[in-house]
Amino acid sequence: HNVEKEILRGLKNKEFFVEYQPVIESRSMKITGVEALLRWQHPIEGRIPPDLFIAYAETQGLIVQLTQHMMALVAADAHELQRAFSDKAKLSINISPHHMNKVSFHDDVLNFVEALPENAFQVVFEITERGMIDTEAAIREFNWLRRHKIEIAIDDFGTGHSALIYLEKFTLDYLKIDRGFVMSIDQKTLIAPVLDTVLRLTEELKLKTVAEGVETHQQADYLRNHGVTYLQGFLYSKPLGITVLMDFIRDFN
Ligand code: G
Ligand code: G
Ligand code: MN
Ligand code: NA
Repeated sequence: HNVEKEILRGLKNKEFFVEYQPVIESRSMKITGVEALLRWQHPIEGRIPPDLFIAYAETQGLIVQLTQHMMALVAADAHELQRAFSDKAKLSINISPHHMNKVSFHDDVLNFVEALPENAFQVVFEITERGMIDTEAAIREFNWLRRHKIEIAIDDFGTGHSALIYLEKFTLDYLKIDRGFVMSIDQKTLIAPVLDTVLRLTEELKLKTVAEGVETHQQADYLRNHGVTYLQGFLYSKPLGITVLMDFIRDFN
């Protein structure tokens, strides 16, 4: 079977959809934003994990088309989504580092932002350190994004090859602390002290932090007590379709 053809067929067949995972502000314990996550419901294979089809799309030059589609799906939900929030909500989407180097990137971003209701959202791009090879180009794109009022989060921090040293070079808004660090909190593993070091550094660099994969109250308490700005994980909610999400946010907040 040809995965490339399958993705293109899936796009035409409207098999892709978006789920949103709530992000909670530690201080207020309110949902202040969501992360949009792309899903593929294949007619025969069932749900295909995004890790799989995104990685494939990246190697096959399909990531731009897939991301354009995702942006259109999010924009279509945005008018409804804004009604769940009384203040400007953070709307995070995942951007492949490959996409940033493509000629259409600026147009794709501007089209997305223009399709959103005015002033309703603070858009955040989550970009993994994996695949971010060209530092100069990344700095240039980050600066362009920030000029266009888009915030930047480094996703899955701690899993990539880049390291703490990059944090000083990049102009960033958030660091998303990988689930692996969060899991280390109640396990007393060797990497547990690394989390404390990362949190001290982010404080010094005035970076906001988002902890991913928060599953226990013990983890949440630890993270809040150590100054983590936002919490995200199954403890609060798994990623939800827009209809269920709307009720969830209203009940939670
Ligand atoms: O929530 P879930 O486990 O299904 O997501 C798995 C991974 O897929 C996450 O790391 C997330 O960053 C990535 N992902 C989900 N949706 C998108 C998307 O629209 N674009 C990109 N580039 N990555 C995505
Ligand atoms: O972009 P990123 O790879 O961080 O996407 C988040 C991924 O992590 C999604 O696949 C989402 O479903 C998953 N996820 C979110 N919260 C939790 C959690 O508390 N525990 C676990 N195991 N996975 C989570
Ligand atoms: Mn993410
Ligand atoms: Na992540």
